[in-house]
Amino acid sequence: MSTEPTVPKPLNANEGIKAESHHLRGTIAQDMADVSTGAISEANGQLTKFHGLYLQDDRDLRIALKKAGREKAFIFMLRVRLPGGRATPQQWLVLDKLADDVASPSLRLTTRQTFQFHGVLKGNVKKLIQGMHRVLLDSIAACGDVNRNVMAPPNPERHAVLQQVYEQAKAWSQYALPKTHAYHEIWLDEELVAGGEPEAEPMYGATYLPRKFKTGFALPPSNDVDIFSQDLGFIAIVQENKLVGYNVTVGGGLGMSHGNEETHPRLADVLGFIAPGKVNAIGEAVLTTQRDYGDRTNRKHARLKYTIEDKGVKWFKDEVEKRSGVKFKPAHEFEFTTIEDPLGWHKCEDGTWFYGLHILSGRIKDLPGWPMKTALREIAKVHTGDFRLTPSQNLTISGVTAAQKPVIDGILIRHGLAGENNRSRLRLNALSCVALPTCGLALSESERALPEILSKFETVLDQAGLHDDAISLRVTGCPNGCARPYLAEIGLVGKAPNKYALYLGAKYNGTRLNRLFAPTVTIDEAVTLLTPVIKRYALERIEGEGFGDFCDRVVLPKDATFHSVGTPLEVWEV
Ligand code: SRM
Ligand code: SF4
Repeated sequence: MSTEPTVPKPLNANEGIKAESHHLRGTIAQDMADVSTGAISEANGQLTKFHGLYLQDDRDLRIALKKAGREKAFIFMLRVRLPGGRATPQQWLVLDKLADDVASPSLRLTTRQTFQFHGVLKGNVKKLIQGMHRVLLDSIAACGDVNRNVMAPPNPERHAVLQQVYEQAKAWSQYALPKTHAYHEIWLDEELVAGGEPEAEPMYGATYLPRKFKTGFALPPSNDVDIFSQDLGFIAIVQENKLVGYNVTVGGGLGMSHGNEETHPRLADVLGFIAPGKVNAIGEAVLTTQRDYGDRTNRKHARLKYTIEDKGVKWFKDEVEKRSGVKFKPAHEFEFTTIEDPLGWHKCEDGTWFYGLHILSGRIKDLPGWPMKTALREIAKVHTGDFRLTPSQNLTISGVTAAQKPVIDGILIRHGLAGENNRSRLRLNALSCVALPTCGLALSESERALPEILSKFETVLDQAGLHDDAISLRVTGCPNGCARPYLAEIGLVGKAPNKYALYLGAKYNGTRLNRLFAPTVTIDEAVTLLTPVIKRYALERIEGEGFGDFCDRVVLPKDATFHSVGTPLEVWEV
């Protein structure tokens, strides 16, 4: 046996940045005041993420600016913290105006139920954050190695316990916020914390978590939040119309890198059942276990999913029980039957109405003849309920009284949005990440390519008589998985300009990952490859069989895995 002492692995550079940051302050304030550049330093760029802020540049302008010998067109992206995705009409109006005054001017609804502003110039960041603050909104911990925006089921008609689940999601979001005063000092000009008690981060410690951490709450039968993709999940269990507790899930996550088989998406494990009052205790135990055992050397191996794989689910469960003092009971049975947002008008149990509006890729902007941003502003001016952002980048206008319903309907019709929900089911279900031109990690187009991708597949589906069939298609510009493509029946994951890896066979309800079908295809090749598959699905499917299930049963080779190369093209040519 070797007597050599084990040499501790070197910490990742981000760990040093966090440790030396004085609880996420770094020199952000000085850097933001420097008008000689639109950028900030690399280290501060890591720290601003914890404040919900990313330094980006307009990638469409990169080549021209380089040729002209000029600095990149630096811009910031700001992500709002909005647990459960709810905003008041007053908040909507302020965000809408801020987008016009200091951002791109679109508003972008994300796959985690919040707003993103793009194109914010350095000199406008403070104005944006201060404007949000006036309506009690912030961007603390919207990004960074902390508990991110907490997801909760948005659609109100299904159950009276929805409000309870939402309150619990909000309470956990609040509980898990970093305690540092840095955000208030830097962006809201509040006084420096000096003297008195030293500032502390009792839950996170000085170096926060090894990596991002995501929590979601789900209310069966809808798996709209894709609960198995979350680091930490709470599945509400309802008996006789009462919330009796939650099944807890841990270790979901989707990000991976092309060609690196050690990285992969993973579905969460169910640990067991807990009473509703134990959410924060369990959440804290999961979070601190990851804080203490997560990989701080290799950021590609640092998510909770890898900690659980390395240490084992049983070990993890025991550790969480020990830390929380809560013993898990056996998980309750639950069933997810859908992921879809209810669109159009629906009446709720309390007599109010809600309207689900499909918004392609969550992008809210005015286009000639299609003024969505204006329409939603007009609605916000008269609406007395709230707005709910959905995990599918859609919007629910909720709490509409019977008297207001025709008014809101009139606004939707006048602005040409009433027909937005009458699209193919493929389109209504599709998701895409932002990708180009703002995302620094994009390898291919995603949001900007989605309309064309959908049109091509719609033609094939229409010919097969599948216009109204729910099939999930999700596109991303790189393998990080921001539109959760590995849980789509058709997943297109960007590799290079107009080159995508094509994944098939996920279960529609988000309980099975898809597998690689073709490693590198253009969109046209993907359509060609899938045309015979879609035709066969229309003719040969078993009653009620989803497209993903059909691909899993009939199309994918039995030994197909997430990373394996799929069936060659000729097998499917007819
Ligand atoms: Fe994401 C990084 C956009 C949801 C996995 N994501 C990014 C960045 C910030 C790029 C960057 O680091 O420079 C993207 C900004 C693009 C832009 O210009 O706006 C970005 N992610 C998004 C959003 C806006 C996609 C969208 O179109 O809606 C989503 C914002 C969510 C939110 O409101 O908080 C978004 N990202 C997700 C999801 C889906 C989810 O959480 O439900 C995932 C997969 C789930 C997961 O985390 O495992 C996801 N994003 C990533 C990863 C890969 C993480 C990993 O474990 O490997 C990165 C890259 C990273 O962290 O290094 C990333
Ligand atoms: Fe950017 Fe990749 Fe996320 Fe798309 S999936 S937003 S390209 S990081």
